[in-house]
Amino acid sequence: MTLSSLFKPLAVAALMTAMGAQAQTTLRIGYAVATNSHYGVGSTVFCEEIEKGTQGRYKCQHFPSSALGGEREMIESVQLGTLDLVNTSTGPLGNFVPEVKIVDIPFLFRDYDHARKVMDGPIGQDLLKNMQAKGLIGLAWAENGFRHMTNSKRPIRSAEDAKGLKMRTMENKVHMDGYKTFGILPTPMPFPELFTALQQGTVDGQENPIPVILASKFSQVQKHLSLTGHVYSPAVIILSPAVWNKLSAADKNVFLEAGKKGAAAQRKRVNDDENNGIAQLEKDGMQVIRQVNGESFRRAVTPAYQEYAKEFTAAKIAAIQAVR
Ligand code: EAX
Repeated sequence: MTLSSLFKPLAVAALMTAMGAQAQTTLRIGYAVATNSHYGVGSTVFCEEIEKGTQGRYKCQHFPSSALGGEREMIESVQLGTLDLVNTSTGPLGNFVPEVKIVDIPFLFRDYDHARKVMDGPIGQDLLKNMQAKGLIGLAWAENGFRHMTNSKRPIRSAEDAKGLKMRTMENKVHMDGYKTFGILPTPMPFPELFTALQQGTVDGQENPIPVILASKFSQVQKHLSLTGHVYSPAVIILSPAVWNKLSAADKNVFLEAGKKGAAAQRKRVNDDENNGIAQLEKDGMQVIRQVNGESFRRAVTPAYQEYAKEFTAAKIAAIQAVR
């Protein structure tokens, strides 16, 4: 091999690059539920925006339906750099970024308007910044939704009715401590195992937002749905630092703006699913309790708030409640 024959390919490659034949990077993004879901919509819009904003230099490959494992596993993979992106609930995130756990407190948020104002305001934005120190780049707060209870045993109209039910929970201590005050027997379990556990009766029930109950077809294995709305479940689009650190300043901006647009699309799908999905679940055979005695749950959870105040400070909890 003569020197000139070695240099020829290198020269061609250099010329290609100079002529703007841009290298293309495919980013793998994982999420827990089907593509036809709020996570699928949010992730698709995010990916379309980064492809557009980087003139095709970055595009995505989707791994929906927990194809790459549960949310905890996917968050860990993003931290390690073996997965580029995850669109995840905060369920297991507190195990990596403890500060985030405060948003998982039951009955902390009044409604969607309140929750979105907190997450998009200084409190939520500070929580995104806290992720960086733990090797996670939180691009934007998307949304999972207000969580409701389903079970196969009986209608839940008040905390009294929930007593003694074996309910799957996320791997989240704030949730579990709260649910114990309802008299529930909390069983933490990764999401990919949930449908089978419900089908086999390993657990009596679970709690999830309407969009997840719909996308995961829980109506096939759960008879009762109670609109408890006991927890607001944020979601977040997280990028691996391995990708982030290679981006130019301009591309970093593209990713941040794409995160906001994906989050907005995800929130819209949550609203749509909440407006249309409950009737669909009834059509699919679920018995829906719309009028739940929320006061009975709020009263029951009061002792847990003393523990939450010790962990997060009463001031931080009050600051979230005060957002209007
Ligand atoms: O993020 O684990 C759960 O119940 C989550 O809500 C679900 O994975 C969607």
